[in-house]
Amino acid sequence: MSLIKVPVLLFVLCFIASLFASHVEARIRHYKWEVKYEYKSPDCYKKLVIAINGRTPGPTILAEQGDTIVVELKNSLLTENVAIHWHGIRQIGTPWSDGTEGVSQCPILAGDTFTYKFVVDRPGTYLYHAHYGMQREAGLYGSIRVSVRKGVKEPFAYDEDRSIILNDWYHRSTYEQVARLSSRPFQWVGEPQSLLIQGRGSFNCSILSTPNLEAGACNMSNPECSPYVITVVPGKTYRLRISSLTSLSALNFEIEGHNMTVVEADGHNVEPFVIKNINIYSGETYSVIVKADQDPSRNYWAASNVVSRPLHPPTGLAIFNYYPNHPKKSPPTTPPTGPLWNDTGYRLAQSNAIKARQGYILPPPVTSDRVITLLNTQNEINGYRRWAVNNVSFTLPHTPYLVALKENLGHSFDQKPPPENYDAANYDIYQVQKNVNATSSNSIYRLKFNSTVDIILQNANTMNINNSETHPWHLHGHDFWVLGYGIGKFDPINDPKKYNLVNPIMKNTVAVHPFGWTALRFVADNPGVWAFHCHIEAHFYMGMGVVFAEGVEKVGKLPSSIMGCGATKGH
Ligand SMILES: *[C@@H]1O[C@H](CO)[C@@H](O)[C@H](O)[C@H]1NC(C)=O
Ligand SMILES: *[C@@H]1O[C@H](CO)[C@@H](O)[C@H](O)[C@H]1NC(C)=O
Ligand SMILES: *[C@@H]1O[C@H](CO)[C@@H](O)[C@H](O)[C@H]1NC(C)=O
Ligand SMILES: *[C@@H]1O[C@H](CO)[C@@H](O)[C@H](O)[C@H]1NC(C)=O
Ligand SMILES: *[C@@H]1O[C@H](CO)[C@@H](O)[C@H](O)[C@H]1NC(C)=O
Ligand SMILES: *[C@@H]1O[C@H](CO)[C@@H](O)[C@H](O)[C@H]1NC(C)=O
Ligand SMILES: *[C@@H]1O[C@H](CO)[C@@H](O)[C@H](O)[C@H]1NC(C)=O
Ligand SMILES: *[C@@H]1O[C@H](CO)[C@@H](O)[C@H](O)[C@H]1NC(C)=O
Ligand SMILES: [Cu+2]
Repeated sequence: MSLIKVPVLLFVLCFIASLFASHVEARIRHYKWEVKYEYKSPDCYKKLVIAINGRTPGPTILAEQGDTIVVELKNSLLTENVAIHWHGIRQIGTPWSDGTEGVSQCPILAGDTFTYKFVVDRPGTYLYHAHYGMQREAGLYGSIRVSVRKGVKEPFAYDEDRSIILNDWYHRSTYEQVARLSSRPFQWVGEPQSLLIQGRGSFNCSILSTPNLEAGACNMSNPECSPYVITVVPGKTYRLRISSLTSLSALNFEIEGHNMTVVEADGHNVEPFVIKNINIYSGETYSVIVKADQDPSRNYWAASNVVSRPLHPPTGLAIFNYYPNHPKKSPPTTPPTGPLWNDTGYRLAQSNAIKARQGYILPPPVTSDRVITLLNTQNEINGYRRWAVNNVSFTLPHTPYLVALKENLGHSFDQKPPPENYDAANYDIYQVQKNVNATSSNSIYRLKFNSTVDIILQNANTMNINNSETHPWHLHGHDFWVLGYGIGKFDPINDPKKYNLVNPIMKNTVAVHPFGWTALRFVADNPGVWAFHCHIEAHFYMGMGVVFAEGVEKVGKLPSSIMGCGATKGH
């Protein structure tokens, strides 16, 4: 009980202090969240979603650089555990608050309250979402918006600031998805039923066969699924913080008739460039500047479309509403359908265009101490369909690595390190491989503290002929420099010569394009244990991830609240 009250007290003290001090350096922002299953109709189809304080997306965390966020999370799912990850927050000094079940903590048991406490040390656009099983796609997600310190000027100007989360949406429950993905023979979960913009989409109920549907279970007049409205005042300039938390889909977002200037990516200032539409992969965040400078007598569509997959749900729609037009008035035009789904060159070019902004460049170390090449493949292991990285399909341990390593809890996970490379000389990335001998393992990479590590993500053919997917990889606990992208097999002699060491953008999530490679560099200077994985929820669930441990001996005393499972019982 006292554990919970301390932050409240601190908050009160801090608030009182702020009445007397003219410039308070940092504040504590306290949130009380209850996570609960509720019936919602985000795309007009009623299903059980995981809501925070009755909402999906959950409440937006608004903070200033340097603030401490305290989230007191009550798990009211009744029969299900939970964990929430703070996506893009590096958790410097608080690796136990990363919220990654199996890596940084035990799951929060049904009925329990758990307190996350961490500092938002940099301004920018971040996210939070469930990191347990496949709960994210049940609706447990939201935005974190960290503003610059008072008096600090950003290198771009705008009148208003808006956050929009893009998502895809399945009608099947996460339980059905997990059961299908874990079944033999494999049952793919299929494409999502709709695309959501800020938690709202529109499923065409009349295509359902209705005999088993209760009255009103799919109701296109339900106000919960009326399109999201972005109201703008003619002549004003807007910063739109656009992020994606799709389960599966790569998206392209566009505001009809309006160009956008990209200025931020994953919390880093971007050398501005103008685009008509933006490709955004799950786990990425961008800020774009949009001017309300078009004919103000009408509304415009804001549209999200799936790219990189041949089959997809209909365009996701929101209304870009010019005040004082009626916010619900449909634009008189056909919504944008986005670029060709298979135009990899277009997406690659846009990825390459994202550079660090002049004046805000933190140059990468010019060399690295270690290069780890990660080839992703689809495999069958004992008849189960899995994703693997260098022939190892990742599984989460029962004892969180952070506790296992810090408390020396014996061999609670596979101690044999995973491979640093694959058989690059003989592996044809364009061929369907049998790959029958992949193994499942929870082994991890141990990084020398403060060493510089290069990661080469290498994409390949799936188990279908002539097919390679886009995978957005997300790193916990760090930002990395994006040194380069390419199509084909990475050439370890010549490609590093083309690395951008001048103004590479730093990100926490990056795509590896179909049949392509992506090269990253980061410094292993954040004591803790950090997941690095494909942000497609089904792919991570099927083994597409790795884990890095660094400087664990430097981690402070672990809170007992993260323990209670596996070998940590009784700790
Ligand atoms: C919904 O589906 C029905 C039946 O296929 C079709 O006639 C109708 O045009 C669709 N409505 C929309 C808004 O797409
Ligand atoms: C559909 O929703 C509208 C608006 O809330 C409501 O008036 C109507 O009764 C609902 N239809 C059914 C069948 O529940
Ligand atoms: C968008 O940018 C393109 C290329 O710079 C330009 O040709 C076009 O006129 C711009 N459109 C608007 C609406 O500003
Ligand atoms: C992309 O797909 C379209 C059909 O959706 C097809 O006509 C076209 O040839 C494809 N382009 C490439 C480069 O594969
Ligand atoms: C995985 O192992 C199989 C069997 O040993 C081998 O043929 C294949 O090349 C390996 N794949 C990778 C990606 O290393
Ligand atoms: C897979 O492993 C088994 C047992 O080690 C071996 O007999 C078989 O040749 C391997 N298959 C491939 C394709 O490497
Ligand atoms: C990390 O490495 C950098 C560059 O080599 C060095 O300046 C710094 O002192 C090191 N920090 C620690 C904590 O070892
Ligand atoms: C696969 O791609 C190759 C090369 O682009 C092409 O020759 C072949 O016909 C394709 N096969 C199928 C089944 O599409
Ligand atoms: Cu993936």
